Amino acid sequence: MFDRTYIEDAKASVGQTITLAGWVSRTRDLKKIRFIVLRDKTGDIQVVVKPDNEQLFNLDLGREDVITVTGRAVESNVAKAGVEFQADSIEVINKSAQPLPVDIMENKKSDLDTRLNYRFLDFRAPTTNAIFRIQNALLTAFRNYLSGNGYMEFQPPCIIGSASEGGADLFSIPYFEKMAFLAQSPQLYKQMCAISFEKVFTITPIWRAEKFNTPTHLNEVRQMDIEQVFSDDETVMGVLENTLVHMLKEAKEKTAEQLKLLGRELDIPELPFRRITYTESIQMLQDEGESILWGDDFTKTQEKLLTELVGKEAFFLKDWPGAQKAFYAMPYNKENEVDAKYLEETYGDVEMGDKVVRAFDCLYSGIEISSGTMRIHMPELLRERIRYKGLNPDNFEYYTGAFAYGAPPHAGWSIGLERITMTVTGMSNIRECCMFPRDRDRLVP
Ligand code: AMO
Repeated sequence: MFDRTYIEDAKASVGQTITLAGWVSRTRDLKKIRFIVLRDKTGDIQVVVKPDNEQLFNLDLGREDVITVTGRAVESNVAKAGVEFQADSIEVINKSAQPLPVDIMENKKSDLDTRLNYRFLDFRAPTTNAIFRIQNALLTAFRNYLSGNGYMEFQPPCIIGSASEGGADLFSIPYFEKMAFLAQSPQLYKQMCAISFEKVFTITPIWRAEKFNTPTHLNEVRQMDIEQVFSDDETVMGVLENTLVHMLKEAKEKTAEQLKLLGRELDIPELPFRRITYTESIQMLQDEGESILWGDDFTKTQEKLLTELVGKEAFFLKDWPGAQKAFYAMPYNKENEVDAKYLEETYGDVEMGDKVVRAFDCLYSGIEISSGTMRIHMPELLRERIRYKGLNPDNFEYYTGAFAYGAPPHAGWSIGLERITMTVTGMSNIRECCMFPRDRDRLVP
């Protein structure tokens, strides 16, 4: 439809007549000259209109009008891009309503609520634009890294018949004559895929009906998950740290300009990440005078404090109390020689095997960005743990039954896309890192 040249390519076509297409960022009208800053996805350029072209000089142009400009790029010592554009003709394709409801020039930044109401416009503000370009780099790096390492991408269902992460926090929906739920996680499906395809990954939305509104929680999240067989928690922690480092390196390289705009110096964490047990971390916090008992979950402040105490940007917290983690987390087996040795060496007490499970969280910049476990692959033990969690094993037969036909030991994890974007971009509210956030109050746009 439009034979257009992108702004970043204009420099290469100095002297030739070309057509640019984009948005009017701003105009500056002086007596003898008119400047229009034109923007497209590749950057912006100063368009110059001389007064001898009366029609263009007097053309009614407002911020965010969509226009095409035909003319020539000329070298300029003054313009930032090294070129400016001399306009011969301008076509107004679609005028924008005025005034704009959000300040996309970010001179006086509009409040978050207003920006979210007009998200389509807010995407044009440099800061917001940078956040989602960085998020895109993280996503692409995640997908490429795993595809390149022999993982197969799969698509889980989003409407499900029973919970995976526990009974609470599920959104229910009428489904013909029954009730169904929105998936809290692709958990059960990734396990069912892994026991046949061996190494799988997915990027999928999930829903949590958590009632509280916090700066780190959303009710709709994008999770980036893996699952793999012949693996335990340590195997997949290794995969996680390598995947994360790859994602961060890629973001640093591919979106250097955007990170600079946000004032972010991205330090790539060193490999391997430090591992500390839940039990050690409780002790560390108690030594600092925090009121926390073995078995408690950490508050956000305690997570931050722990990060300061551990002294590394990214680290693993492993061996969580079974009561805190989902039913599918593998307990230690005291009867097994390797497990018993590990428990003895780590805790000086094999009986700890009755209390902790092979589950881990990964904290980065003081925020939990990922968690995972080794899974239970024995149907009877799974049924027992489902009962232990107060759930009915009959509702999970389609799942527990899957492990009766040759299921290897397996493990996996999930990274929250919005959480990792928060830590990389340095945002303090997760809503900044979700294009169209869903929280307790927000369902539109
Ligand atoms: P978990 O519930 O810990 O584990 O979720 C994994 C990661 O998803 C992100 N996340 C959230 N982000 C924002 N708002 C929320 N309400 C929210 N809930 C979760 C976090 C978190 O670390 N099935 C397991 C994973 C596994 O074992 O493979 C699971 O869902 O970044």
